[in-house]
Amino acid sequence: MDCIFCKIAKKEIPSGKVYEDDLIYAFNDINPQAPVHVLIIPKMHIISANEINDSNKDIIAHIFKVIPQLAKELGVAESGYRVVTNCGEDGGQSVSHLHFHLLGKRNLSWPPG
Ligand code: DGP
Repeated sequence: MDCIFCKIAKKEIPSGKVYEDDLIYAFNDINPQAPVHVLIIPKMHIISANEINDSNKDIIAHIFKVIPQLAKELGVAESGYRVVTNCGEDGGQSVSHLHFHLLGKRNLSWPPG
């Protein structure tokens, strides 16, 4: 499958690894929108939030269990951070492999626009 994030998770394409376990991989975004901008992905190819279901929900729960640990390691647990997933065209999703952006170390505006 020609998916760039699958290739990153398999280390076929280099990335700035932040975290890895059997189920998920986290790496620095190539085009950071904040001093901390990490992408957290399931190793399994899931296209978007639209494809979260009973068969993969444990991986998503696992991602959200790891996020506070990552936030601590990245030094944003106290200052605050944002976790966002973009879904589909209107959501601004540019890579069709589910990913969660973890952004921090700057004041993030809301609404996001
Ligand atoms: P989204 O727009 O939500 O689909 O975000 C995709 C993000 O992926 C975007 O912020 C840039 C990042 N990205 C795309 N290709 C690569 C890559 O090859 N390496 C890394 N590290 N990040 C990438």
